[in-house]
Amino acid sequence: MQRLHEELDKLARFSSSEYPSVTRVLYTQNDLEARQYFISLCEDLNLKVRIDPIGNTYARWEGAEPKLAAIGTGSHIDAIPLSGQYDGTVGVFGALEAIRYLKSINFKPKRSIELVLFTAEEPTRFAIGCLGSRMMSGQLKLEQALKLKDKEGNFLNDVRIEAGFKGDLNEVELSKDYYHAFIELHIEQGPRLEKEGLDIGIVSKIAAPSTLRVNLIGEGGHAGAVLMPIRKDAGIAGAEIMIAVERIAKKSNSDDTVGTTGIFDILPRAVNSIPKEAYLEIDLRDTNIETRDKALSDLKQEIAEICEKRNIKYSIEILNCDPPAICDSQLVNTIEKVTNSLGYSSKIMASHAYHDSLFMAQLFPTTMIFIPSKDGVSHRPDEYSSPEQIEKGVKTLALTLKEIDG
Ligand code: HGY
Ligand code: MN
Ligand code: MN
Ligand code: MN
Repeated sequence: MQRLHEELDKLARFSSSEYPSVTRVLYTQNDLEARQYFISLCEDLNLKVRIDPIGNTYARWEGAEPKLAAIGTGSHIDAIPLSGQYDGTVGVFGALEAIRYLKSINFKPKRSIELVLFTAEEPTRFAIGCLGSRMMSGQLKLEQALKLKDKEGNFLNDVRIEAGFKGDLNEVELSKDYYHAFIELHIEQGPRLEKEGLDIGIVSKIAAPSTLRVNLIGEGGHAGAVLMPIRKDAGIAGAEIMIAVERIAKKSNSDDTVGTTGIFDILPRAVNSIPKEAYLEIDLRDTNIETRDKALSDLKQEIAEICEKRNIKYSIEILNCDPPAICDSQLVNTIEKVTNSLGYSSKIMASHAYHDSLFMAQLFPTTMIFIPSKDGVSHRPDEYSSPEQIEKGVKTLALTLKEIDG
């Protein structure tokens, strides 16, 4: 499978940051070039390629009975700033390799096998993750999608058309019988498989993510002349909120509750000017929806109290607040059998990261195959899975696709 590793290394260079970091943001030049590279490899394999109006790209290996619902697999190739080269890409290029492998053992599928490159799994440009799969599952409606703007104020609809993706956005949604099953190969992005010396993770559930946008408005003013007791400092209020996010996540009775303030901007950003405005984007998750929602309501309560105490005006926008996904137990068992037949060690586990499978699971029987992440690292340039680990994931995916082609 040497070819796969060369392709992943070549793909990593379609980036607006220096290798080994990867930055590949939705509809930017390097995203479009990476997509073209992927499509050229699909065409080399005689897969039938179709691109939907938001850029979800489908590459189909026609089965002997094309009228039967296809089996879907795939992931994403967009990458957040200064991240790594394996998040998502292993599930796209690894699935391509799985198809090559099945062709090499002369497997002839009854059901078509369709490889999906999902548009914008990462929230980087339009602040909402899984944009493509949300629309495929009908979770993101047209009127909501048309309101999405990036930080420069460009509307999603304008940007996608400018990037060459035409057509009616209503056509993105898939019917419930479109796929027979969906399986995503992905790096674990955490430490468990490596720590337990296991080859494969089989995903039983996918965490429930939520994202909040908080705008804070204070009074600002001169850093010398405005004395401490009368200040309305939006920056400090933001800092208190950031600490509250950590405290609420830590005090939860579940280890799976995680809270992160990944974006925290203050204005006017002058050393001798009291921050007048602050802007935070907060990510709050748990594998259990009640626990996540409790953390969310605690946080909203604390934001109100902090702003009340500091005389800060505030607004909270919930960008997404999704249920967890429960994966299909039959698929999970099938993958367990496949790993046993291959002599790979495996465990059934929850995914703390979200994935496009979170939305595929709303429509079809779905699960995921994880491979280990070195030191549990992801969303960093030193993100790494070895060629052997990737190959075990590809083999497991290939034989699972073959196994469920019933
Ligand atoms: O944030 C996530 O869980 C995913 O990697 N986008
Ligand atoms: Mn990611
Ligand atoms: Mn990913
Ligand atoms: Mn993901």
